[in-house]
Formats: sequence, structure tokens, C-alpha cells
Amino acid sequence: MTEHATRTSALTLDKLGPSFGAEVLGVDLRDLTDDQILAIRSALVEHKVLFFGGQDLTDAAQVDLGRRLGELTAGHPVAHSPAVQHPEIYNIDSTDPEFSFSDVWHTDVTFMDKPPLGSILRAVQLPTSGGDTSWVDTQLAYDSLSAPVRQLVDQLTAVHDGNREWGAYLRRRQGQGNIWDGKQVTELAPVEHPVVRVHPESGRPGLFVNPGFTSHIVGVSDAESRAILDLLYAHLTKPEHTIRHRWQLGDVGIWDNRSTSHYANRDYHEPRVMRRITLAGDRPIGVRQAGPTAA
Ligand SMILES: O=C(O)CCC(=O)C(=O)O
Ligand SMILES: [Fe+2]
Repeated sequence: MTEHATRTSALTLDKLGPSFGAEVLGVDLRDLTDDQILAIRSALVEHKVLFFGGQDLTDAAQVDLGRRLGELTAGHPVAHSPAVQHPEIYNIDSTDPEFSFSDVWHTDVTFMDKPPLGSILRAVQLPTSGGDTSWVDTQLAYDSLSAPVRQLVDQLTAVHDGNREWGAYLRRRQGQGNIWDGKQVTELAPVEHPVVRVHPESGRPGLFVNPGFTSHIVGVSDAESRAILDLLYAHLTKPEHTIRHRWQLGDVGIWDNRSTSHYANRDYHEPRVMRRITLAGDRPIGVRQAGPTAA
């Protein structure tokens, strides 16, 4: 335990910066008490990205952990992961011919009506150097906009389109996607989400657009849409809104997908394998729908 670590009732946390991110010390993710599960769920809302070092999870143990933290989705709405036996796991293997680098800022699966609440990522094989992952605190980014721009974005809706990243893949698979929210995914119809999402647990607003999946803003010109999104992306990714994690084998990262975006640094030259599961989430709610108490 470092001098910065603080102990809550069930967890010892070492904050990674002034705003968000924390390392959780001294827990075995295979053997958590109910109190620790509750404490992890609430630490996720408060700290947004949690890291657990020195873990020894098998695929089955990762899925068991996810089931204790929430309801699991398929590993991905359309990607198949034949290398793993659990349909809940998305195998992110840089040597897979279908591998796509996640070297664009994104929040996971925002191209579905109900994007995941959070993701649980485990490092399975790492390059000797490189392959860090970075996260943005999208609530801090919202708060640090000027008041007039906050008022503008509060009113906006954006389209998110999974075809940008996954359309060609799904067509190659003859439209055979996975079961998502009870239905088989056969196409990726674009969806609309508020540009500012109110967190359903904390009530905090955060920017909810990302260059990975957001195609445009509804009801403005194409030039206006591009300019607004460029402004928001530049603002979101200011270094003071980010943290960066250097992975070690045995690390598990859990992030709140309702208050963060992330980016996998593409600077490695050896195989890198990560395995991800996602917790089912709800339909994003905007500031106007959430009403005056939330924002
Ligand atoms: O490989 C990584 O570091 C992150 C990949 C990613 O975007 C994800 O797991 O959601
Ligand atoms: Fe991701």
C-alpha cells in the first residue's frame, strides 16, 4: 500500500490522478465477498477505470467475475472469437487475420441502442514494449467546457453507426452476428444517442460522442456537424482528461463505459492478446430527458 492509498469499507484504492482511475490493491478477483462486489460497482462509478494487478484469471473465471458484477452480453455484437469457448468473451488478438487495432478513441459498442455499462479486459499476451491503453474521463471533459458550449451540446443528438468499423465484417459473415439484447444482430442500423449522457447511477453528465462510431450530429449541416465533433474530440482528448495504463501480465482493467472513452496505442511489434467481456447496459439518457435533478 502506497502513501496515496485509501481504504473504503471493503477495498483499498490507489488513485491514479486527480480526476479518475484507481488501482485496487490486495484483492483476488476469483474470490470476492459480496461486500467487495458492491464496493467495486460503486468504485467503478466514482473512479471510472479500475485496475487489478497480479490476477490469475482463466477465461471461465473472467466470465464468473463478470456475472457477479452484472449481466453479461455476448463478447461483441458481431465479432466471432473462435479461439475461446465462451461466447461472452471477445478475443482481441493482434495475430488474428480479422484483428482490428482499436487505435481510435471510442466508447465500446455505442452503435447499439443499449451500449455496455462497462468492460472487463484482461491481458493474456503482451509485447515486450508498447501496447498501453489510454482512457478519457468524459464527465471531466464535459465539466471543463465553457458554459455556452455546454448549453449547446446539451441539446444535441448524434448518430452512431457500427458499419464504419464492422459493416464489411458482418457482410463477409452473411449477416450472422451474435445475440445482443435478446435478438440476433443481422445488420447494423445506425442509432441515435444524446451528445451529453447523464450517468444513470451518479446523475453526472458526460460527453457521449466518439470518433470510432459517431457519424454525425442530427439536425445541423454536415459542416456544422464536423466542426462540432472535431471541437469535442479535441477537447475530450486533452492530456489532462486522460490516463494511460502500461499493462503487465495478470492485469485486469474494468471501466465504466458510461463515463469514459479509450484508445489502444498501436506502437507494438509483437503479438498482443487481450480478452474482454462486457456488462449489459441501458439506453443512454440525455440532459433534457433526465430532467433538472440530474444535471
Ligand atoms: O486492446 C486494448 O487495449 C483495448 C481494446 C479495446 O478497445 C477494448 O477492449 O474495448
Ligand atoms: Fe474498446
